[in-house]
Amino acid sequence: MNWERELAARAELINEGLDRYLPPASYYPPIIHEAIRYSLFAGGKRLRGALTLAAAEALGMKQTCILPAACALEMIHSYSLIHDDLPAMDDDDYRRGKPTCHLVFGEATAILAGDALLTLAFATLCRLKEEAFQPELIVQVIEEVAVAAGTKGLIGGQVVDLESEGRTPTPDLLEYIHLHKTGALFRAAVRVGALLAQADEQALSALTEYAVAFGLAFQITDDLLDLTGNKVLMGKAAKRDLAKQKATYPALFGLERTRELAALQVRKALQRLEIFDARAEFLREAARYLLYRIS
Ligand code: GRG
Repeated sequence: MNWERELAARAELINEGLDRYLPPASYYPPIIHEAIRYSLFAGGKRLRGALTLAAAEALGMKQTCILPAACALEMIHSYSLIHDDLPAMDDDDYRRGKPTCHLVFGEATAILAGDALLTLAFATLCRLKEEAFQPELIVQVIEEVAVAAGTKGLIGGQVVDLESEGRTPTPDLLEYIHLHKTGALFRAAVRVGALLAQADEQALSALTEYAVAFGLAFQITDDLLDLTGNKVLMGKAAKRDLAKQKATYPALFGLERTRELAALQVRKALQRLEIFDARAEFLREAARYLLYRIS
């Protein structure tokens, strides 16, 4: 499988969906719609949405009918990046290769653009009804995403991450941060695809464990990239974690052990896919890609 080509195909589908589900940039009041589109279409990899599509594919479901779910996950991810970059949080100037939303549109509009993306995500999930999914299943999916975006997921992780700046966390606390701040959305992305494709208990549990290992490996490699990556390729500033004394794997374990821990999680993710056939190949490649990604 040509991973880059396969990811690009899924990203294109997701970008078309996002364009369709969002109000046009000219929609009144245009400033907020311009800000939303500026950040959302600044060039994200669309990994979370692609994993939603891929989890359903692994179970034999067509990509197009679950597109609203894939797009909703990407909206929430973009909201989290806009807010994460704000002066009150990580205070970053550069994201997806461009100046951050608040630098271009001002802080108030950036906060509102994030809020708007979060609410639009749930409006978009409701569009699954146009694809004839059962209302009970749609409610289950909405709950899955809401919990992942809330204090038991993304926000919980972000709070502990901010609290831990300048301190040396225990390995357990570090794992909590990574599993929640980053892992919760990957977990929801995969589970939503699996739920919509009517996964049985065994498949859902294997895919959930895959997603948890994937999320952890993703953030461990993100920590590594922050230290060793190229600012232009990453589209964001490097060595920010060091400057902010962030709780990271390399800070706690050193580079070599951190690389081993990333490889361990990738192996774990691949093992969980052993019960699936060739239709899970995209999920397998996605996990392998984490060990050589440069952005
Ligand atoms: C509720 C006020 C408020 C803020 C929420 C939850 C939150 C702020 C931020 C989430 C924390 C966060 C940004 C985690 C980092 C995850 C991460 C490594 C993101 C980068 O993901 P990529 O590389 O990005 O997939 P692209 O740009 O490719 O989409």
